[in-house]
Amino acid sequence: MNIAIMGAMVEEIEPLLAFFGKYETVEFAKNRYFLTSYKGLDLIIAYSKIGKVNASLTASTMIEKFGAQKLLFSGVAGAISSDLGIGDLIVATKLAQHDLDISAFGHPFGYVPEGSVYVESDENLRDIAYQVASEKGIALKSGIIATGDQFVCNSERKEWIGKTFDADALEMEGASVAVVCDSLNVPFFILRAISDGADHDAGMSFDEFLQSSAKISAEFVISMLDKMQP
Ligand code: OS5
Repeated sequence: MNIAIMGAMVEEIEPLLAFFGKYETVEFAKNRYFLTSYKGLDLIIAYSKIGKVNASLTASTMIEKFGAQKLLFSGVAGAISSDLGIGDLIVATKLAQHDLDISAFGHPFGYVPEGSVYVESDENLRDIAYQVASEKGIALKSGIIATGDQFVCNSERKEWIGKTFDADALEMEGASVAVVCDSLNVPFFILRAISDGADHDAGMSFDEFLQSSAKISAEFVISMLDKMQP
């Protein structure tokens, strides 16, 4: 089985490349794809670069060029819910684009005709995550993740996103990956470890916790692979 694992920033996939050790590198469309295998699974690993457009291109490439049959996203996020602290893991049940706005035509935020505000992630992959969490005694949270092309470092904007989308965490790639995978019928899973609180300290907190939180998320995804044997 071909499984894609993607992050947005190199820091989000570095722990994966370090763990797998040996891989082949293929360049395509101004990006690099790292191919390896693990316990009978063929893995395609990449970081997309930041934002929805880059993430859409990478997810599409992993599926259409490299034949990914499932896609797992690993990375960091800003917390909205006060239940989430630095390093906590959240799995997205569904995702929405918080910066998609044609409300001038009477549509809800995050909606465009022939689309939907939310895209739901794959239930089987979420079940695997809950099994891993229970076996390892990890408090895995789940909730709605909101995505937009903004690093949110403003409490007002964060509260608005939380209220408008009932979102627990926010980031800059997940919902675009969700739209691509849903459209191409590829089961997907989005996992994020909290790096900051999306408020006025977010930049400093992000710099301090990017690496440690990215590692927490990547290690969890590696444990999921053990339960996805062919
Ligand atoms: O991928 C972006 C989204 N990620 C999740 C996230 C987030 N998203 C929105 N708001 C928040 N509060 C969030 N917290 C976590 C993380 C990432 C955020 S954008 C970070 C940009 C950091 C940076 N910019 N330049 N460099 C680092 C240095 C650099 C220079 C050249 C090449 C590579 C890096």
